[in-house]
Amino acid sequence: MPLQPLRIVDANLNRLSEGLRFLEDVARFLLNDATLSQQLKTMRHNLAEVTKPLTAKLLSQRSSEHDVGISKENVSYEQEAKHTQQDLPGVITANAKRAEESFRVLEELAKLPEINPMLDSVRFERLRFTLYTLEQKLLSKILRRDKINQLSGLYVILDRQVLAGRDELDIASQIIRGGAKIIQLRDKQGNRGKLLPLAQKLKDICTESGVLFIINDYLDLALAVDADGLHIGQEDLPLPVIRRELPIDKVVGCSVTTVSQAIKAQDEGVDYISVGSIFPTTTKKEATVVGVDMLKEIRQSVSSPLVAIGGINEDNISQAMAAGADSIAVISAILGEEDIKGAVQRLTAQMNLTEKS
Ligand code: TZP
Ligand code: MG
Repeated sequence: MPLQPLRIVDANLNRLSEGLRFLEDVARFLLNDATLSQQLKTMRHNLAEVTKPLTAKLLSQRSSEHDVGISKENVSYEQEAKHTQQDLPGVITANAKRAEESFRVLEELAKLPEINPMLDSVRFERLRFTLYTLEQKLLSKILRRDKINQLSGLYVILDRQVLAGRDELDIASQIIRGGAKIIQLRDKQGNRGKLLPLAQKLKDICTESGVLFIINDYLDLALAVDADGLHIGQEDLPLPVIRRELPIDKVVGCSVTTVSQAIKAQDEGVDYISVGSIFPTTTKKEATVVGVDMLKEIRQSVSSPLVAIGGINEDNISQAMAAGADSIAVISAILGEEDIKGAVQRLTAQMNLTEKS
C-alpha cells in the first residue's frame, strides 16, 4: 500500500506526455514553428529523463482494468458528442490544461514522504510555469494564423496624404471589390481624434468583406477600433511592448531595410516583415532603396511572411514576387490610378501569375 500514490504518478505522467505531444504536433505541423515545437519537445524529453528511473515501478502499479474512473456507463451520447466537438483553440486549451493539471498533481505528490526521494516537486513546478507561457504563445499564434494566411494577397495602403481629400471609404470599397486582401490606414499627420471615426468605418467594411484591416503607427488607434493589426517601423515602440499591449489575436508587421533588422523582428515574434523600398519611390521621400537583392537575402534568412514595398507597379511586380515576396504593398500604383478597382484587379492577377510560375 505505501506505493499506491505511484498509480496517480503513472496516470498523470501518461496524461502529461499525451497533452504535451498534442501541443508539440500543433506547433510542428500546423504552425511550422520550429522554436515552439522544439521547446515542447525539450519539455517532453525532460519529463522522460526525470521519470526514467521509475519506469519499472510505475508499470508494476498500473492496473487500468481496475480504474474506476474509466467507466462510461453514466455518460450520455449528448454529453459525449458535446465533449468531442471543439474548435482548434478549444482543443489546444484543453490539452494544455490537462498537462498543467498533471504537472500540478505530480508537484503535490512529490511532497509526500514516500514519493519525495524519487521525484523533485520544484522541478515539476518550474515546468508547469514554463508550460503556461508556451500555451499562451501557441494559442496566440493559432488565433492569428487565419489572418496571417491572407498575407499572400495584395496589400493596399490607404495613405490619407496621397488621397488628398478623396473619399477614403469610397476608395476602400473599390479596393475591396478589386480583390485586395489587406488594407492599411496610413496618416502621418497623426490627428487621432479625426482618424477615429474613419478608422472605425474602414474596420467595419473590411470585416464585412473579410479583408484584413491594419493601422499604421498608432497603437492607441488600433486598440480603439479593434483593428486586425498594427504596422510599426524601426523608430516606433519596440515589438515586445506592442505585443504586450495588443490582444493576442492581433497581427503585428514591421518595416525593415536590413537582414539583421529582419532577424530581430522574427526573433521578437513579428507576424510579417515589410521590406523596402524595393524600387525608387516618390511616395516616401526619406525611404532607403534596398533593391530586390536585399529582399532575396532576407528571404534566405527568415521564414516570416515577407511583404515587399516601395515603387512597385505592374511593370516590376513580378521581380518582387520572384525575389521571394509573399505579398506586395502598394500606394501609388493603386491610389494614383483613375480606375482603382481595375488597378487592384490587374496587380492581383499579375501576383497570381508569378506565384504559379
Ligand atoms: N515604406 C517604404 S516605401 C513606402 C513606404 C510606406 C512607400 C510606398 O509607396 P509606393 O507609392 O507604392 O511606392
Ligand atoms: Mg511607422
